[in-house]
Amino acid sequence: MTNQEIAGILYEIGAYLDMADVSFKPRAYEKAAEIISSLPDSLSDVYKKEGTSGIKKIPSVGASIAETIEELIKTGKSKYHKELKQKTPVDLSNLTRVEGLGPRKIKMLYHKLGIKNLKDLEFAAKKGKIGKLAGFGAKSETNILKGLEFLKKSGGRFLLSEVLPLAREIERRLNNIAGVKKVQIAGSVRRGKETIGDIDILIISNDADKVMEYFVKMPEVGRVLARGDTKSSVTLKKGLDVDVRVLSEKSYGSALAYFTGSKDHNVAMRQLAIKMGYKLSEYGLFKGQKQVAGKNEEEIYKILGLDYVEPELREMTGEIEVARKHQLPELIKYGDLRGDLQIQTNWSDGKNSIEEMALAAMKIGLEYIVITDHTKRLAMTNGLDARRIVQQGKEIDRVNQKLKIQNSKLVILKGSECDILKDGSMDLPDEVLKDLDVVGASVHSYFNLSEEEQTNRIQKAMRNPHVDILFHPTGRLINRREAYAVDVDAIIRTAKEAKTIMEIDAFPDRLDIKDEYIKRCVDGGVKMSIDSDAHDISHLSVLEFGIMQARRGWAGRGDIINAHPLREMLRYLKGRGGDK
Ligand code: DGT
Ligand code: CA
Ligand code: CA
Ligand code: ZN
Repeated sequence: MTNQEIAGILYEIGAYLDMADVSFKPRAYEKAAEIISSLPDSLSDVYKKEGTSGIKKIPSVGASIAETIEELIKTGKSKYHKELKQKTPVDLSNLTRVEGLGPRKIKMLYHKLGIKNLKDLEFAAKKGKIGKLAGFGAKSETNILKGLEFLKKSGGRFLLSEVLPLAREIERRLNNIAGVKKVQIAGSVRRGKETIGDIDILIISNDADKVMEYFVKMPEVGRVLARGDTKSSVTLKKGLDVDVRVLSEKSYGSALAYFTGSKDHNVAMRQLAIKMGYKLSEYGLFKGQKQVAGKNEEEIYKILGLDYVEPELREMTGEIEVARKHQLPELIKYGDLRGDLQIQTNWSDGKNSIEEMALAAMKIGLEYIVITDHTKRLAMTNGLDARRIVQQGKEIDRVNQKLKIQNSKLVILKGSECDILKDGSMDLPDEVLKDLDVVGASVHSYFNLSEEEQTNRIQKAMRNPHVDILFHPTGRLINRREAYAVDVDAIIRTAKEAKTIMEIDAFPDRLDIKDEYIKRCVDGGVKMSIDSDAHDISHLSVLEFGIMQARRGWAGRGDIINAHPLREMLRYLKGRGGDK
């Protein structure tokens, strides 16, 4: 058990006791929890070395709390905690997951309104009862409703796109503090996971106190969970936790590896180390008492006989065995994309004109873009029919001409995000599709067909000789909508046969297809594209998330058609010759 987990249980014990109006004891548990969550050494290690007396040496830990800690370390559970939990009528552990609700407020809500669980809470908030309570008000009632909504959608996890800019901003500011030598984002953010539980930041500094002082007082901070000498945790006002740790230079690499995770990857690394006669921890790689590596990650992998494993691959999907055989792929790099194959404009539901999108794409260094507005079946997007597609083609010619005169390298291609109709036929006739440079096909309707019907429908569209790419192939929206029922492996086989490109839609709540399917495409030799699905100029930046996802799916530059210059990219498309 980690110190944080032990502290968490002690906090809860304190809160249960408080709920039962026990005096003094709640504060004792709370205080012990605070101290434990900021201890530099792992309590489990302390216990191993020094036994009960080591635990009792910790300030604020008396005999009975020490007993609870010992039980937690030994069994992972506490009988006292369980007993209190059963006796308390209030579902504290779920209620505290609602942003802004701590044990004290929960106690008030229970005593004044009899709120015991999330259902009661929602009911009372919707009836406007919480807004009328002293100490709450209309604003906290709205916040409670928002917090409940978020919990329902996500289980409390945030989209990477909501977290990454914030993490980078905090990283930048911590970097500016005097004495700070290095700041590094670790955890799931470094691995590029599509949703994030909390942010983990590691720091090398010769003045840890200054870092902690700044960190717990940042303007975004809503609540300080723990403030220690080298380690602090806060909950931001938007509900996300951030952990910061200051480390020594000599174990920086092993700590970075440890806090990057994933946990399963760490466990496997530790086991491998043991098998080879070492001991690996966050403090270093040791042979006996001697530290043999730990300053950086690379040397740890090297001594254990592995090639360096990129953070995005550390998910226990075979990376350790493949690294041992020196067969890890060279992953696609940030900055490798030459073009973007899915862009909407104000011809359908996009905000910007073709020219504005082109200029924005040029600014980020792209060499080509494909304009892919929706088609007529999506009436609410003002989707294009055959006549307007021809008109749009003329406008694209005009802008291309203008760009050429200005000596710009950017080329705009003609395309479509053509709806797949219920029976798998396309929303525009073949005579229209055949004149476009790139045709993407999308499901935007009939999400509820049976798996067999949906799969057949999509396969039929993929086999259309004019359809080049299957856009956002599974239709999921992270935290909002499940993928429709579809046999992804069958779709991938069809992509192989029909030479249809599978899209990695980089829009942050899509990231469709997801990492495990990308890996199946890589393994099956099926080509993919990484597209922004931009609906305005600011969206072009999401391509980064698509690259991250591609890396998590083990994709190299060769797997992604728009990581190549225009001419090469076109050769991958149907009817363009090339290897067909
Ligand atoms: P998240 O925050 O849920 O998106 O996912 P992570 O991976 O960032 O997880 P987090 O923040 O709980 O912990 C950060 C890293 O610390 C995690 O990736 C691996 C490491 N870690 C945490 N707990 C344990 C543990 O019990 N055992 C091992 N081996 N590693 C752990
Ligand atoms: Ca984390
Ligand atoms: Ca964490
Ligand atoms: Zn659209």
